[in-house]
Amino acid sequence: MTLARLSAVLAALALWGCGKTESPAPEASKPAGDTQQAAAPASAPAPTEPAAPVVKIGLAVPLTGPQAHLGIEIRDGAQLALDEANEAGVMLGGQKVKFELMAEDDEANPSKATIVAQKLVDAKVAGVVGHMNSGTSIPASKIYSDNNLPNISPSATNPKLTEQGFKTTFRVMANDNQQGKVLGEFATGKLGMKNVVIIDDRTAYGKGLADVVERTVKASGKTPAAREFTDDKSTDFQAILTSAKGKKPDVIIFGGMDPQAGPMAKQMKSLGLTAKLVAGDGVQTPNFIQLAGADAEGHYASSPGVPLDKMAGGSAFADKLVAKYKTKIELYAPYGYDAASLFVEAMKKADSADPAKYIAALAAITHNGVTGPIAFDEKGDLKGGLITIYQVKEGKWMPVETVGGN
Ligand code: ABU
Repeated sequence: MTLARLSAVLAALALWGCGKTESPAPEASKPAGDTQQAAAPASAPAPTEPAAPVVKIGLAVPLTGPQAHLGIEIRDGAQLALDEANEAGVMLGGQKVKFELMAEDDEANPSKATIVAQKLVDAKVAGVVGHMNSGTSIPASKIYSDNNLPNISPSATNPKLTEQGFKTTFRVMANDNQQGKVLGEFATGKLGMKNVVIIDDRTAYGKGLADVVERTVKASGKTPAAREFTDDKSTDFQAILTSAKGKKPDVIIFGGMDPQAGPMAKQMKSLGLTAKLVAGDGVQTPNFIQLAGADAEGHYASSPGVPLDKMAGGSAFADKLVAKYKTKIELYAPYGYDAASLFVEAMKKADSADPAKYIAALAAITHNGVTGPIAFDEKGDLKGGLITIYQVKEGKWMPVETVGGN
């Protein structure tokens, strides 16, 4: 081994999540999905350039099931960020590295999420984009914290995620203390709500958001007529909507996701309920409109951040993502892109993919993401997060107002 080659190998050992580093072989010799590098044969001809050490970034989202449309767009956003970093070339510890995404399906299931989290820890990924859901992110974040592995959720909005005191947990969108308050104030204020029924899906996200809205409604002096609940698997809401109809609501607040909200809007119409549905980001998707069809018209949902076409790099990002992956952007793809980009930027600042070395750079980062400027507060929450409220008009989500930013 030449002195230069020996130096390259020693530098690679300083990296994290790089697999074996002895006598790296050309990339083509690696089996698909295997980030370890095989030993070169003793009789190999003159060595070529060693393959770049691999930095594995984990990703954990639902890739199957009714919420897969949201997980897949996060995965594709994160993949685009790593592809761009690889194309630009990133040097860490004096060596050009190659980022690889290790994508795992947590099925939006809290139990599966802890198994996936441990798998990513065992695989020595250098950071995790995820999880998507609050109900999966909260238990998984404990495993990442116990293993000093930074994780950035692109979409989990339950405040508890960052209230656990973990130094390894971050998110890139406003949380539901902000979103629930904005929704509640919008319903009681601009919407002129007189009588509300609140429904949630009993998940960490749905119940958590509905609780904050309920507190906000009560703070305005109004008392919700009823609180009903369903779950994140149901699609038949006839019983709770029939009960709600008896309360004559002009607004139904729903804490839950689009696979439930779509059928709910249809069943509201068929039962003759004229109330406006008002929901959070899990519903502010093209999929809701597709599921509800014409019955989506007039309903409201909020979402952290600003509309894609108002994001500084939003249109360019959308063009690249759709061209490369034929992905349909629902909502979270730019947040997946930004979360993966933050890992790359923090590692560049620390000149290391070792979490122990780059986590301080991540916590202190200021980054102009596609979704907007990103910096974290002491809990790992996005500073100055915005919330936009939308209404379905002529089959499209149209922004009504954007608030927040403190
Ligand atoms: N933010 C809504 C969808 C993800 C979650 O918080 O569960």
